[in-house]
Amino acid sequence: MSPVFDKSGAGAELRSLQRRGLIRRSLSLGSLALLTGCDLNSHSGVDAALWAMLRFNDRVQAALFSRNRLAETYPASAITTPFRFNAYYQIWQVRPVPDNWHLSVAGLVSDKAPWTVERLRGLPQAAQVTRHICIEGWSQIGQWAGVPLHSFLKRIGADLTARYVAFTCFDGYSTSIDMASALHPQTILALDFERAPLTPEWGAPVRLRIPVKLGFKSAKNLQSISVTNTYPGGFWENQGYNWYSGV
Ligand SMILES: Nc1nc2c(c(=O)[nH]1)N[C@H]1C(S)=C(S)[C@@H](COP(=O)(O)O)O[C@H]1N2
Ligand SMILES: [Mo]
Repeated sequence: MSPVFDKSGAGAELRSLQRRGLIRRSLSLGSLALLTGCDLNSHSGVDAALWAMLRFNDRVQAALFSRNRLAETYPASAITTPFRFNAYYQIWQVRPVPDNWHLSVAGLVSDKAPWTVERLRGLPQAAQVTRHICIEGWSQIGQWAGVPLHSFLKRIGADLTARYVAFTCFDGYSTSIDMASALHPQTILALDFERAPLTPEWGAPVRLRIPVKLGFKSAKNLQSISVTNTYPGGFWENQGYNWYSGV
């Protein structure tokens, strides 16, 4: 399945929706679900709302993003079990990162010292039970905990006015996000999944977990983080997935 692109007319479409009072302050997958009569609690509902959302281009989605709008959180009883593995390969092909793993930091930051898991665990932690929505049309609720990316970026002296934060992974995967989404309070560098340290299939030793974006942005098995003004693209983005992919 390839996402629908609508590079033209998104601004006009948006203004028309605003005129009709359908969009006020922010547009989310949730509000599009309402517009389209989709139920975000079912897979087919999420799928239908996704296709509606993907028709809006990056610029329009970014303009509508609100740093104060939080992704919905759920009680622990809502967590999906078993949790669904997804990567561009099968679960039996997962390989652990090397023992001497460290997280590299590059680009527009003042402190480029690499990070170990122990150092990351020494920073303030946050936990969340949120919905992970895959572009393929399924979703599930999981629990993650780790370092809020905004506090990590401040800690390394990142240029918070830069446009992009880019991620590379040990399995050759990559992705990138806009700075506003990187600074969102629910965007975390997750070290734990369901109250235990991440295992390789879920992204060990550290993964991005960003509930305000589609699942493919939540890069697992991180290798490096860089802050840049040069558009970095990403594994799926370079194959045509909508770059912004906000939910
Ligand atoms: N390193 C890496 N991260 C990745 C992927 C991948 O193939 N490699 N797949 C992405 C996609 S498409 C999804 S839906 C989620 C799946 O996360 P999960 O295995 O925890 O369900 O990871 C994302 N992060
Ligand atoms: Mo995905």
